[in-house]
Amino acid sequence: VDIGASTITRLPFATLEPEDIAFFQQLLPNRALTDPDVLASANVDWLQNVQGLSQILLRPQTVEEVSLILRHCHLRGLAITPQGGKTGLVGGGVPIFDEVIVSMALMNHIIDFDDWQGVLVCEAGCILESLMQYVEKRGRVIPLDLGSKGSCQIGGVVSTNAGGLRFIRYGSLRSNVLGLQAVLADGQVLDLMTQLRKDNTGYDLKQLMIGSEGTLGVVTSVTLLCPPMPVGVSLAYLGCTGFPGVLATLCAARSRLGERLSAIEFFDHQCAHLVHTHLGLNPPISGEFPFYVVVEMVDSDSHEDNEKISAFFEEVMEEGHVADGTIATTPGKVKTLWAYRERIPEAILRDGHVIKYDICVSINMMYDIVTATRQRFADRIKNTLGYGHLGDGNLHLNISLTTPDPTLHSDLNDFIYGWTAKHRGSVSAEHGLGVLKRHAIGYSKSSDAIALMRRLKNMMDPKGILNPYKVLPSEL
Ligand code: 2HG
Ligand code: ZN
Repeated sequence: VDIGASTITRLPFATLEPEDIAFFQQLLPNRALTDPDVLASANVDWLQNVQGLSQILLRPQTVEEVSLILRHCHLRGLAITPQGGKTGLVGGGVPIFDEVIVSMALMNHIIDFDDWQGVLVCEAGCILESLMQYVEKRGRVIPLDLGSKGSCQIGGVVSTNAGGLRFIRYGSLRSNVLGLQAVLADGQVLDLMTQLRKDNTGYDLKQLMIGSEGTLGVVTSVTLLCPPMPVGVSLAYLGCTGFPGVLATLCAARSRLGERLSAIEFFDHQCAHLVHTHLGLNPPISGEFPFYVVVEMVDSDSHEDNEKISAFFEEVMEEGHVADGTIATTPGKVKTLWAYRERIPEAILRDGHVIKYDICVSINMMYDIVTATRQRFADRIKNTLGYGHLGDGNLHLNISLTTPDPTLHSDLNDFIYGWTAKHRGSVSAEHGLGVLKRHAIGYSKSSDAIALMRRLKNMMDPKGILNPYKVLPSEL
């Protein structure tokens, strides 16, 4: 555990009293939990970087209950942490001290689906994968796909503005969330549940909630635009001899596949090696290459699909951008090949103590920092791994160590964040800041911008009870 009560100063919130517990137990019979087992798992994040000390977890079933919880906490000065599927990578969804955990897990109902427009209305606790299955039966897709789809919740995903694998095709959640409902710090319910595609009446308040990681309100329901489901999906798994080949493959995919391009991901040899050794997956192509690219394309006609992907494959091979590869045109094989990319984080987690960076820079330079880090820290690092969302310029630079090393961690931060700031990049492209990266905000945002964020936060949550110690740096 890197972060916890011993590394941060607790802010002067009230502490949970027996009267508070009695209030919650009366409001939420059998759903105000104080069992040590439940709390043990709710207090720690998936990566086990953050350890909280919360003594109570609440499981509201309705927005009215969330509102009453927040009203009580606001009046009492008790801090809260909204919690979704706990799949975040920056510790945004777990408490640091004794914050009251408000779990959204039981608010998991689909409220409405408009077949004609493809608009889904659902509660925040719905699991992403269940929503995918629900809309796919109706000929639509969720405009977002993440490796953690089996446990992440839509409310958490919206609150972090998570990116994922379909970003290149459908854009960010900001453009696909049509409306939402959120409970504000004092318990007021803010209803922004429009289903309209266009609405320029005043400030777009829902955008404030999207990506604010539960620091401005608790998202309770979401209205999501779901595009039509493609008929055919095919995939090319390609090996490249250098990063220039990776970039040329991206250009070829863009021009050759155009709007059919639905995902384009890359990873280096080091990632492929860990997927093979730690997860036992056999490589889909026999040779070993410094880089691999996964290109997915979709179409409304499956026959056409096969021809397009083959033509693309032949072209990149002929041009010498790609040295070898394989194509999948059946759903089963497409899924198998995706696993080599999707399971990289899981493989890295088995390699030791992991430090994660999630950077966005110009695509042509996105691998430079991996090489530079490898050269500079070679003798202090076990493995340096580069992979990510090629089409979006979003690099996941992961570092594995044999044992945690705080000095090295801080040297790495200086080097990698410094490089990113120099190139006007983002130090958190899609994972958010949470508690782990809040002090890095200054590398990507000006002090004026941060000061305005603070004023907004103070205005919307004057007592600072909503997910404290997250997003904004501590005021020293
Ligand atoms: C992915 O793209 C996720 O696989 C996780 O964003 C990245 O663990 C990571 O660094
Ligand atoms: Zn990612």
